Amino acid sequence: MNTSTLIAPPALVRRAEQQDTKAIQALDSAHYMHPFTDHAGLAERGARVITHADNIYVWDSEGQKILDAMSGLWCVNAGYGRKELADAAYQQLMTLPFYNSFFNTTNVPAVRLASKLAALAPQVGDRKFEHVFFSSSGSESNDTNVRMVRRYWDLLGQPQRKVIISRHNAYHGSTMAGASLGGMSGMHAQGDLPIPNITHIGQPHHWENAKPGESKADFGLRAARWLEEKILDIGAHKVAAFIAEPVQGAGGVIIPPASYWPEIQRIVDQYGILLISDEVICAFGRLGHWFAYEKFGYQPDLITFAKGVTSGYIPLGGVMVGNRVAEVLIEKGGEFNHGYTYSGHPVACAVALANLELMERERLPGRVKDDTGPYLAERFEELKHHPLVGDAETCGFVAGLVLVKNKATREMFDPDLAVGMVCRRHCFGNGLIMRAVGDRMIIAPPLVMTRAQIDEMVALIRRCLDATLDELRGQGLLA
Ligand code: PXG
Repeated sequence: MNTSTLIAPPALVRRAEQQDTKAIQALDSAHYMHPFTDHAGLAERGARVITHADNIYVWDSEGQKILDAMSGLWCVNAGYGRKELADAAYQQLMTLPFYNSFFNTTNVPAVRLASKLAALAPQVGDRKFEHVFFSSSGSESNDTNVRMVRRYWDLLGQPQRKVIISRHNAYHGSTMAGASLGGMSGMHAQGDLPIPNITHIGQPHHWENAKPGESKADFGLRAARWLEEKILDIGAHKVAAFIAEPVQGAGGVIIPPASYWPEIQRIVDQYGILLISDEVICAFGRLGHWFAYEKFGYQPDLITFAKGVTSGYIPLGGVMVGNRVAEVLIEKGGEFNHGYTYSGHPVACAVALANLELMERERLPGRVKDDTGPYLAERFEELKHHPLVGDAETCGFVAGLVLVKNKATREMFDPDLAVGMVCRRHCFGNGLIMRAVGDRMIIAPPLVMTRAQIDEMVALIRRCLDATLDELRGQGLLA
């Protein structure tokens, strides 16, 4: 494997480090509104200033080196500091920094990337992916999905098929349609969401939603059949599509039982509704395949992607449009009145091409599937023995741990104690970035992570779990 090199010249890095953290924090709270942030709280604490990165590590303005087990935000699949991605951007910026794809025009990187993605998406059953629609994010791509799905049914003379079914605790983005498709109650509570004709069923979360003693297989079937119940409740003739993440990411790395996806496939086929696989997190090697539907063996009609397509180096997203939808849109549709200024942005597409070539050359999806993914699973299995850990699961290069008060009874902590946040604080203190979703601690490491680095990460996780345990014991919250 290539060893990566820092993109930023050392002089630039040093300059960033020498900047006064307090001054940056003051400017930050004076002017910069962050996503999903309580600004009053942030102003009190001051933001952590990340200055540079290399391979699987980031550094902050105080000089602390931190192992980034979240790949930025589930996206830096190729790791930080990959010079060839910077070179690809520079070359394209100097050649053609921008041109649009409206009005009968196109550009070479967008064409090459669309054909590359079509070649990487495997055919399952009779579903082929020969067309791609580009956007700049996962949220925009899901807005595209909503418009495409409705257009499809209109063109087929079934305009009453409007309802899109999603799941509670799903994450599909933060635009009006994205947040509505998502099942985050906190998001729905702000701004009158969801928009009409979007509805939600339960998530396939065995730990939280299974009945006592219910097997994973039985629960998986029962959870899938919530979709059938919802379709029958609404009337199949009114349902347009079902959207789901292969493995829920932001919801806390929720890995469905093996029985779930085959039953979902039976149901969408039986009622003729479209299946949207939101692979913004799960594609591009994250689960050990280029696309995640391949891992689970189902047949989507539309696939949302973003993040890992450029390893997060530059914004790019899109929708892989399966032949079922593409043929109708192309043959019957005429003009589809939808698109973005940056659809097929040449620089973003050039970086994506360089990223996919790099991932192919270094066999990153294959490594996760056959080597480092199974090794991560093995190491996570050991964490189950920790007194705080009720469950530990991995799927490719995503993983989650449940922190519990009592392992035997699976009793959880009082949510007001925010034990996940306590653990997260210890992670930062010990040079590790891990996400807390309630009391689930989750990771999605860069796919370049080696076995030795997995060992280093697991040792850090163990240290943070121990520190959390000590703090809880110190407060008399645990025996
Ligand atoms: N779909 C899925 C499955 C996602 O994970 C989006 C759509 C939206 O993508 P954009 O590019 O519009 O952000 C996402 C994004 C978290 C977190 O806290 C996760 C995401 C974004 C922000 C925070 O885990 N996923």
